[in-house]
Amino acid sequence: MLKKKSSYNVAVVGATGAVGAEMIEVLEERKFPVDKLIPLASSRSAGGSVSFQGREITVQELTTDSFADVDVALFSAGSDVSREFAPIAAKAGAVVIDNSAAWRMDKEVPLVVPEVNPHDLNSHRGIIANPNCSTIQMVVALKPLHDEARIKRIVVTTFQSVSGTGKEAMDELMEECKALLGFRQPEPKVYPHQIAFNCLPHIDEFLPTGYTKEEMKLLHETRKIMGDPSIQVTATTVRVPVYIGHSESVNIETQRKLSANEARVILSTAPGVQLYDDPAHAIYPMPLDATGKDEVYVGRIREDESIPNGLNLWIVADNLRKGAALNAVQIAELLVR
Ligand code: NAP
Ligand code: 3JN
Repeated sequence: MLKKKSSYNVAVVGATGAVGAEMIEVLEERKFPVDKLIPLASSRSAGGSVSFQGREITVQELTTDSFADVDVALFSAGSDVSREFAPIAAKAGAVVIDNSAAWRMDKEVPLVVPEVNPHDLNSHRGIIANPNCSTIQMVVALKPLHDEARIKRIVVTTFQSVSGTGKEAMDELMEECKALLGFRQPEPKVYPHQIAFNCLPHIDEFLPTGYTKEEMKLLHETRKIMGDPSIQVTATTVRVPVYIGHSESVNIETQRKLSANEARVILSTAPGVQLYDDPAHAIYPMPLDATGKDEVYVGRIREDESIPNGLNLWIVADNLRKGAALNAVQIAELLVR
């Protein structure tokens, strides 16, 4: 449990990565009460520095001794690191907010999106999980519709930006673009195929069923966060050559009929949602609009005319912010409130 204080020692594990850097920025921007910031990474980056509140802070190597005196530990260094070090941090007295998949489906670990299930934080035992970015933006938009009309089934196709894979993938997209514009053949390293001017229907590992792990996260995490194991979800996840911002084409089937207009009214006041739906004026959410923003943008709301109670929506958010860093910092804000 977090003791009430005027300010907190905050460790960021994976501080030099795409998500970690965004966490540090969001902590500063939202004026989270930080006493001491402790940036942690592997030995590769130890000794380098990150900027926080106008100061350069030295990055330290993550070790089992890193968490003495840490109140809040924000983890984004991958599942293996979280599996090993989150229990060590929690045992040392820190509350861990983990961005990896390591603990998300553990029954003892709450999986939290502040706009959807903040009450689940009450049951934490030192580790709290942040959902996958694609799940977060989807449930922020769908929970208010679920409360009103009971969602029975979700069919979702994602269009995920390269920043979801991390810093090296962002560099790879840039290098491939440069190579192709110079009439040279790019050499993919991070992805199995060229990502520039291409789409890869492949995120995370394939399972024997033919689905990827990323696709199954959308099912299992949605059920846990919404607290409704009866919701059916089928997903196709696609990597697209966009730097920041994940987009989703979402079809829902509800128990009670919801018109497109009713859905717009509900979403116009929903927490964390920005309705952006005026196709006559070419207004619909796009990753470039969502980059650097906190809200989940929703547009293209239409009734699905192929079934009695169906809706189509287009949902876009900054995957590094609401999909990762911002959601984690919002959880920390709820803990210290
Ligand atoms: P990234 O840009 O590749 O950064 C990885 C970070 O982890 C770097 O700071 C790296 O430090 C650090 N790291 C790697 N191995 C380490 C080790 N053994 N010990 C200590 N630090 C280590 O990746 P990213 O995009 O920031 O993502 C990082 C993780 O966050 C992902 O693996 C995933 O679990 C999670 N994530 C979650 C979401 C979400 O959907 N909520 C989205 C994206 C990522 P060095 O500089 O020393 O290499
Ligand atoms: O690919 C994306 O757009 C999101 C990536 C998330 C991710 C990347 C590497 C490892 C995860 C995650 O959050 O599920 C993990 C992981 O922790 O398994």
